[in-house]
Amino acid sequence: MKIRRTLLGLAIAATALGFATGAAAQAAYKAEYKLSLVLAPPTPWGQAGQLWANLVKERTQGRINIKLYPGVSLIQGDQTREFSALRQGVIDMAVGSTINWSPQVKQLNLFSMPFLMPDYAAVDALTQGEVGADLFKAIDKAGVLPLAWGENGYREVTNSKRAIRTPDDLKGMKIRVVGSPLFADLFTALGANPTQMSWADAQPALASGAVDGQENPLFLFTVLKMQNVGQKFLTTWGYVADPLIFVVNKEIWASWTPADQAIVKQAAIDAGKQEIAIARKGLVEADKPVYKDIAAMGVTVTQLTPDERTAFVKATRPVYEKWKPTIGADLVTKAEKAIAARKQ
Ligand code: X2X
Repeated sequence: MKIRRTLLGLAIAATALGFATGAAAQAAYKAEYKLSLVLAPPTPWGQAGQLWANLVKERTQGRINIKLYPGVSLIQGDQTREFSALRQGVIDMAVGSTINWSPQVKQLNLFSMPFLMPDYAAVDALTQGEVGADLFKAIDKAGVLPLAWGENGYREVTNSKRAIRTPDDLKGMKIRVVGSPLFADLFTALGANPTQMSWADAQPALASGAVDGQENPLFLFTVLKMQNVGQKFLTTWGYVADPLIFVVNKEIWASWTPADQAIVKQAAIDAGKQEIAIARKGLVEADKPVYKDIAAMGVTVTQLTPDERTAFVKATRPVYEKWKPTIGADLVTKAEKAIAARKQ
């Protein structure tokens, strides 16, 4: 009788212990993981975050629950601080642009090198090849775990003043630029008057006419109806394209089981592939339906001839040369070679 009671006691104790360890393991998972983004759905960028969150929730049966924080709201809209906040754990995860993280990870300026990537095959040759792997190593070394590539896209210039066909057309124009000093150098080289500001500040600045123009992928033009804030001229010069990268804070990553880590990574890869297709829709087709949609909004769409484009390449070449050592001359050369060898 006594032995039975002792055994029963042990069983109860063991069960209690089991519950306790179970509860401890559960507590290591947060109720919600904060995912930072600049642009919200329905932009492709926002959809990248949404797709990732949905896939992770489904495949982990809700163990990992990701909430979207667009507008980089976790850091009050200051997008160039996103990478540091990720490293410090203020942000758990992000789908972020190479441009916004380039102040902390200098190699990411590669994608902002003017006229380096003439087409989508060139973008893919970098992100899907050795250069992409090198960049993931650099991000990892800087303290954040990269998992997959997505895409913001080719950044085309718009303005309220006149059609831009030559660098001269940009003379004196006040252009809002993103937070990498490379962009300030670029627009200065073209004779424009660049003003660096966050995307949060850019929208009222465009609306009030405090700036004349901006550069961003075209889906943003359509989503925000930028013609309504005076952006009547678009030049499709394809000078740079910014990829997106799916990342996780390293402590958060370490708190997950290997099985869940694998799920989160695969979900990022799957979401990235889907999102890249979304970002390119209307721009990869020969007749470029997106250009037509924007022209139908009453916007003058200027497509450069090869000669006209060459004038912009020439004018920005000193900026390319200036930034090459900052990014890493070897990395830039590797990128140039990968692009030259791309399959078209
Ligand atoms: O600020 C921009 O222009 C944006 C939204 O494209 C980025 O965050 C890089």
